[in-house]
Amino acid sequence: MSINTTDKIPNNVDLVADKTLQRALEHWQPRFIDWWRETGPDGSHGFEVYLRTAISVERDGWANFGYVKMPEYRWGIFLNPVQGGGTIAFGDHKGQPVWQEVPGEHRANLRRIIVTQGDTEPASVEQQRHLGRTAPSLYDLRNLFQINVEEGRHLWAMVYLLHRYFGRDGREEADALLERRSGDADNPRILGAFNERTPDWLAFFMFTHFTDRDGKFQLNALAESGFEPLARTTQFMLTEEAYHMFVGESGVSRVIQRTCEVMKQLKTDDPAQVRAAGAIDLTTIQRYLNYHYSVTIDLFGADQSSNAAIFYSSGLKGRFREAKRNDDHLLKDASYTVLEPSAGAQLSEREVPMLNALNEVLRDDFIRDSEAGVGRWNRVIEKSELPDRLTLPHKAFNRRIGSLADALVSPEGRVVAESEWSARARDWLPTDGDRAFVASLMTRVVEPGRYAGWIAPPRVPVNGQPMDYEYVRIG
Ligand code: BYC
Ligand code: FE
Ligand code: FE
Repeated sequence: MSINTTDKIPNNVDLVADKTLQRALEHWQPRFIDWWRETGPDGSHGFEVYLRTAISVERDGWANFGYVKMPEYRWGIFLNPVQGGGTIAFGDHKGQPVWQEVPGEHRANLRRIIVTQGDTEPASVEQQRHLGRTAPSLYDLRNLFQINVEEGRHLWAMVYLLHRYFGRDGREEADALLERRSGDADNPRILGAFNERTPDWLAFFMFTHFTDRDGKFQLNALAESGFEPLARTTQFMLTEEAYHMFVGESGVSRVIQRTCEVMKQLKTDDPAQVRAAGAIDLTTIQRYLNYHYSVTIDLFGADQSSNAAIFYSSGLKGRFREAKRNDDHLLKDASYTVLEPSAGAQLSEREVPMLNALNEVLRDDFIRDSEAGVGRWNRVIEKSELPDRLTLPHKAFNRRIGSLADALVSPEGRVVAESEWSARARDWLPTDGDRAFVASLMTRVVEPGRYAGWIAPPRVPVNGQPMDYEYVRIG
């Protein structure tokens, strides 16, 4: 199905053929725009932004670049073309044809998964709302807005599923997605990390590196779904997700690069001297990393979860790269090792049924991917011939969800007493002082080709443009 870009709502789902659905979505559309104006990018009104917009889901055809005034961005509904054998790949329905409509017995669970996924998308836009005011360059400002509009489109992707497949309660859920607010005391977003603040650009880069990477793993698990519309929707979302993670990984790399330049120039590893020179010391970067990583691994849910077992056995949510795994894809007899606090100073391991541990399986896949990412950051330091290294904290560090939520564990994985935790927390997690220092560096740079002093320029421009391209016309 080709994309209809002349409709009010661009789509490749033949929306014109279903007038009732089209009307319902066209009714939701102005509410979405109101939400965007109220909680989307602050002070961006009237900016013309060099954005990529989806006009086709084909591999080489969907990336179309041009200047867009953001509220006029063409948010649309795009599903990947049908692929695969058309049978469910795992769980109790394995081998049966994929579903084109929602199976009645799985309706509530499927709706819950779609709502939880959908809720994260507007939440991140809300969290990032003020960052445009302090962008370190036009290049970065453009990237922020690119991510924001795509997270808005991810909300559209889930709202389409709710409207199309869940009737009245789907429409109510779609409305509620515009009513919850990140960090709101009375009506917060569903998952923890999406109620935290993203107050500065180091936090933004860590968020897009780690938290958007949770998106990668969750979306991959949903891309295996036996409910084919969800699978095809999330497959297309993943093509956008890759860029979000690139912004995070390269953003942190550029911060590290600048820090290393200052350390070499001044021949110092003293955080105070690095800060005095206007760069972010590696110890602060490590504390930000510790924070964002630990908050993000909580997003995978409890290490033992009967929900996770049900989602899998019902064929609603698979594992990362389900089809590439060499097992029976039923997992009834399989087991998996999880960590638990114990009476002593050590965490203990426990073998549990794998079906119940599928949140942990996905978290461990995420952790492996994150390790590779930190390795790439360390190569920036290595190339600068400095001995320092960044590390991922232990899985049990600073957890709030699951059995490790009750344990006090150092970044190295040592169970510590309450007294040690309170004494050392300032070495392990960003302090008010760290945040105030990083905030003090956040001043907006808007001359094309110029960058704030705490971050190195990017290595490649967007879409082959010259390095001093006017990515955002502030007007
Ligand atoms: N915070 O049995 P459990 C993205 C709740 S990111 C608060 O483990 P389950 C993006 C849980 O809801 C990808 N609450 O739960 C990134 C449950 O509540 P109830 C987002 C939490 O269902 C950047 C209770 O604790 N997508 O796309 O196995 C920018 C028991 O827990 C948390 C998805 O998450 C938490 N961290 O697993 C923009 C995919 N964790 O029922 C976008 C869809 C758990 O007791 N979601 N709880 O009230 C799911 O698959 C599952 O809902 C979860 C939770 C894996 C999240
Ligand atoms: Fe997203
Ligand atoms: Fe994302």
